[in-house]
Amino acid sequence: MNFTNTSSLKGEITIPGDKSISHRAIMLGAISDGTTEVKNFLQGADCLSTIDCFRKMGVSIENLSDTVIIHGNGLHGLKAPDSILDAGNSGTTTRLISGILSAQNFSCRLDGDDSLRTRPMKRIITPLTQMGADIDSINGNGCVPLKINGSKLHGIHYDSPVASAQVKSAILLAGLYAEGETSVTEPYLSRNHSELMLKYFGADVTSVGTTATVSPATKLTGGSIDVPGDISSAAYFIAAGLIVPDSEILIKNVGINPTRDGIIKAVQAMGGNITIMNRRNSGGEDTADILVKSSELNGTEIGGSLIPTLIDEIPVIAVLACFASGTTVIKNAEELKVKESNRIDVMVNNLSAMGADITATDDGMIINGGRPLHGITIDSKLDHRIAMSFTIASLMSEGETEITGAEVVKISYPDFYKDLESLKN
Ligand code: SPQ
Repeated sequence: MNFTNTSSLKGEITIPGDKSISHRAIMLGAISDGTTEVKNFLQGADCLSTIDCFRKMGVSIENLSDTVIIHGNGLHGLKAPDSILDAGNSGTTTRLISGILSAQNFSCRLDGDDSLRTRPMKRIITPLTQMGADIDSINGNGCVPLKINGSKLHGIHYDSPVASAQVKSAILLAGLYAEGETSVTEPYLSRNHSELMLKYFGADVTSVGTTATVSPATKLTGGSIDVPGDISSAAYFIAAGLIVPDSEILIKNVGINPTRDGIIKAVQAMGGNITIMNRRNSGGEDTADILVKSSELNGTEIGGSLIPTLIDEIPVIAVLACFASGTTVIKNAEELKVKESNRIDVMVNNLSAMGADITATDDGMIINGGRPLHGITIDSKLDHRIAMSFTIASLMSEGETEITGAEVVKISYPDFYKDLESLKN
């Protein structure tokens, strides 16, 4: 797809449902008693992979587009699938479902696309094995395909070397089935949607500092979930509204859970004109509307505990930093190397080819803003966040930007291009 620059963005958009919360609603609904109704479910390819996996295990799920209704099988009611569970491109599906599959009374195989086949799974295999799980990486490389033989599990305390909600959630989900208490401590707090939703479904979960603890459950009870809009999707419009001159965008219904709101803190530190309005709470998740206006930005430093709260937004923050005066330093973000692509390399290589002054470091990047960008051909590497980030860069680049594999936005934001178009005057 080809993109050109624009002189102004104005109007209102409503952000589609949060990907992380949509996945968790399907998973917890599937292993609960009763019916779970999920409103504003994200119809992204990743969340559809999660639905597909649970349907293969005998769960009846009605996808009525905006609303999804899950007829739960209860904690011990999943059935052995008669084919491979296909997680597609989704790291979240793979890692979280592995926690559940480890404790079932059947064996199954879990696989995904070429990108997923390169993503590290030892980070969940190690703690789940300590709990008694039997998981084999079939090609011996610590990645999918995995063979998981359901086993009897026991609780552990796990000191996670990475701040990862997927690792934490895999362990907590396994902990529902384990004998004794299970807890995870992470170096910094990662997104806590699993803890909040587990509590909402009746599990005994506590969180103290960066430690989450779950007790074995006898049952979970389904309920109604209204999924807030995904702040990771809103991030592209926050960035666009700030860098494109003469812009004012009202972004409606955005989840601002404090474990996800790092983008707001980062753009405030950069001097961005951003207003949080109409704060409310829905099913334990903080939600608001966000107003952004064109701004003069300055560089900032992003690292430490802020990183897990904006990890998926760093590619578009790198774009923002190109249009800020001064230097932006992003550090402690080595996790970017093991996402759908190596997001440090892909951002640094392409932004420098567009004219930016940007250097990769071992754990992030350094950007000296203020140099004009020009359009080039960008290989999205079939990474949705890369495709969307360079679409935003194209809005302020001289000439034409071509993005190959642009349709990959279907993973997390199928209507992304349509929504962006609606803001052009
Ligand atoms: O699901 P997947 O492919 O891992 O998706 C990504 C994304 O950019 O959408 C990461 F590539 O988001 C992760 C996020 O980076 C979703 C997630 C979650 O829902 O628990 C947590 C983060 O990953 P991690 O490894 O830090 O736990």
